[in-house]
Amino acid sequence: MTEWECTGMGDQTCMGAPGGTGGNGQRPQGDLMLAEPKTQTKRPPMYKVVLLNDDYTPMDFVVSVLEQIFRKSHSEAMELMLQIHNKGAAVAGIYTRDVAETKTDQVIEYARINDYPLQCTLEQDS
Ligand code: TYC
Repeated sequence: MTEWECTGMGDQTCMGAPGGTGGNGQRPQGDLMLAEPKTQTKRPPMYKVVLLNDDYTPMDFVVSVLEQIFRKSHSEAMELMLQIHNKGAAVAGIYTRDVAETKTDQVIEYARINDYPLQCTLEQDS
């Protein structure tokens, strides 16, 4: 058997670096054998950050939250704020769990230090 053959390696990736240990350090040109990966990669679960309406938080404060924390343009932030105001809640953004939790904490803390009751919640998306 030549040293670049991969018999008996199970499903490990067979990829030797040229000039590696042992043998004469030669590999067949362009002959690279890759096995299937052991595990399929999966997308992480995603979470919706839902902003809730209340009767006390000023509209312009909510617009600034949407601009600063959720990186919305001014017109998107205005539209979304009005949707929350009229319907009771709306999704401000969809993120991985860590990012969604951080944004939720930032909203609640920013509202709290300004004495507003603005709240938001997380909902699993996928
Ligand atoms: N309802 C609030 C008001 O009339 C405005 C508001 C909008 C509050 C969205 C919270 O998530 C919210 N001042």
